[in-house]
Amino acid sequence: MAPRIDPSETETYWSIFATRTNGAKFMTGKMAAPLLKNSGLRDDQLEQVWNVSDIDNDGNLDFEEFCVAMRIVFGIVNGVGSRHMKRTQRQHNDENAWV
Ligand SMILES: [Ca+2]
Repeated sequence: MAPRIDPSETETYWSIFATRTNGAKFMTGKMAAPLLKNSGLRDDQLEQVWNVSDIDNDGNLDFEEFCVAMRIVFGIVNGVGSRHMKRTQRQHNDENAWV
């Protein structure tokens, strides 16, 4: 999988990343967990997201890995496979509100 990420997306992801990490280079699993849980995805989905995005498997996400994670999560939240999830109307209207 080679997702294309356009600059505006990168900016969005960077602002989330920078806020969560408070300037650190890595987002730890502990920092990422509440963010990922906010997405409303199931734990097994989040585990898969994490496994795919933590490319070097060190238990932290650097920004590049974080982009991969966000890309996947947004993809799922915004429709891919969403028939398995209960979504509120508000989330439909403002699909990225969970961040
Ligand atoms: Ca990593």
